[in-house]
Amino acid sequence: MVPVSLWRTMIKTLDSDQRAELGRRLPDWHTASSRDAIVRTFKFADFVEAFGFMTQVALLAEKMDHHPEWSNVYNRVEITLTTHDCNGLSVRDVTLAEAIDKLAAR
Ligand code: H2B
Repeated sequence: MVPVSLWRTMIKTLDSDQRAELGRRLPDWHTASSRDAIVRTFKFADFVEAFGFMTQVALLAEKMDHHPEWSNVYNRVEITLTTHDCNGLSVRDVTLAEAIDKLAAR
């Protein structure tokens, strides 16, 4: 059994094959220009819809122990995903992005 503190340091940034797959797996996300992260902007009918979505994402993120960086202006929510534990994009970001996409598609 690996201690949690050590397990955290074992997460790796995506390799080039995994990066090549991003466009197909996450077509609505783009890579950030200034850092190793992915970004998607969501637009809703109004603030209540946007905040409801954020509430669902927050619960999901807490369950997954992987948290977004985000901003909200009225009906828009911009989400940036990166993994602080490896200082870049990891499978945790891809998994969370796919789960967020599913929430947004409902
Ligand atoms: N979220 C993100 N985006 N990156 C992380 O490396 C990360 C996280 N690590 N959520 C988790 C929490 C870790 O710091 C805590 C201690 O579980």
